[in-house]
Amino acid sequence: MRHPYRKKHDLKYERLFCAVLLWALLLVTMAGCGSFQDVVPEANHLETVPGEEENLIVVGFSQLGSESVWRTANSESIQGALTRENGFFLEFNNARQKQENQIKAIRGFISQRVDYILFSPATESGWETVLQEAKEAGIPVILVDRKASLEDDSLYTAWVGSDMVSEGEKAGIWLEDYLKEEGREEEEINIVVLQGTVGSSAQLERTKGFQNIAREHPNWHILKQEPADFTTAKGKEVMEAFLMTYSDIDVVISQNDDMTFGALQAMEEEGITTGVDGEVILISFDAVREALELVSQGVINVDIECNPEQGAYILEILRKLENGETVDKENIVEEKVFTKENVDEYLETRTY
Ligand code: GZL
Repeated sequence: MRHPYRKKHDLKYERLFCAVLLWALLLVTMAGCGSFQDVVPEANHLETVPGEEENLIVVGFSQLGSESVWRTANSESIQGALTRENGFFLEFNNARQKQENQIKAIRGFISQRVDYILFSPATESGWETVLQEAKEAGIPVILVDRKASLEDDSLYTAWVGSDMVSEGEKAGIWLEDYLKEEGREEEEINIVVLQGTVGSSAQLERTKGFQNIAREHPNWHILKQEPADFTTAKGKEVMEAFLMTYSDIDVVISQNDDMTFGALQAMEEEGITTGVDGEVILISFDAVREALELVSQGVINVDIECNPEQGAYILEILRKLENGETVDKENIVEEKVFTKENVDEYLETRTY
């Protein structure tokens, strides 16, 4: 269903003006200094604006960033689904992990009167005002991946993502089973946690999920939980600080593979071994290919999958909405747990 506003107003003259302006800008740019993106680095890789004749469904997508391999795979999954061939014009904005950039982008989508707004909230709070503006503009909002904490759930139409509390619990249950197999279930176990972006649903829910299990084990001691923003650089920095502070770490829990890569660098520099035959048990989240290779080599003990391939789910939701059908509010994607025992059968087909 096209946005009613677009039917009421003849956009022909506006479109003609925009096209002339765009050409003029392009000519100046090409004459002056390289590609369009060079002049306007914030450009969202704009293709030509869809003409009415193409009758494309225009979707504004505020992606929270490009901080991790997982995030890139998530963006590519959605861009691969919302294509012109499938009837969409996707306007993509990278917020560089800043909520204020997302709010700006969403306001831009509202003023452009897109048909749908899609976004992955960098953090859970602070969205009521801008989503109220989208609601008043009559633009449905689809949340992808992370959640927004909202009093009024009519401010969004649907959410597609993972049950991250369950992901955290899977990590705890795996650790329970592993320690039992190793005959260490009564041992005092010291744990440090590299957390994701503070206030993000991934950080909040994975932490909650693991603690749901950990509280059953008084001999498990979470020495420290420290945010490392889901990046490799920060993961290394925080792991170095852990190693300076604690000499008897038994378990490292890293809330995404990118931070795990950084933590591994820090531990390798100190000659600390991890994994199946190592001194330190290493638990990671996301299950990107590079990490699964380390699971296969026994360097990472277990990787809890967080599935970024959400494009097909979103495509189905938008098609239903276009047909006037109702959609589920919550749409949870399928996920696995990878260990040395099962990972090889999935490695070959891993696309990210
Ligand atoms: C999880 C997603 C997280 C990933 C990280 O759903 O939000 O953000 O685990 C990414 O890799 O940065």
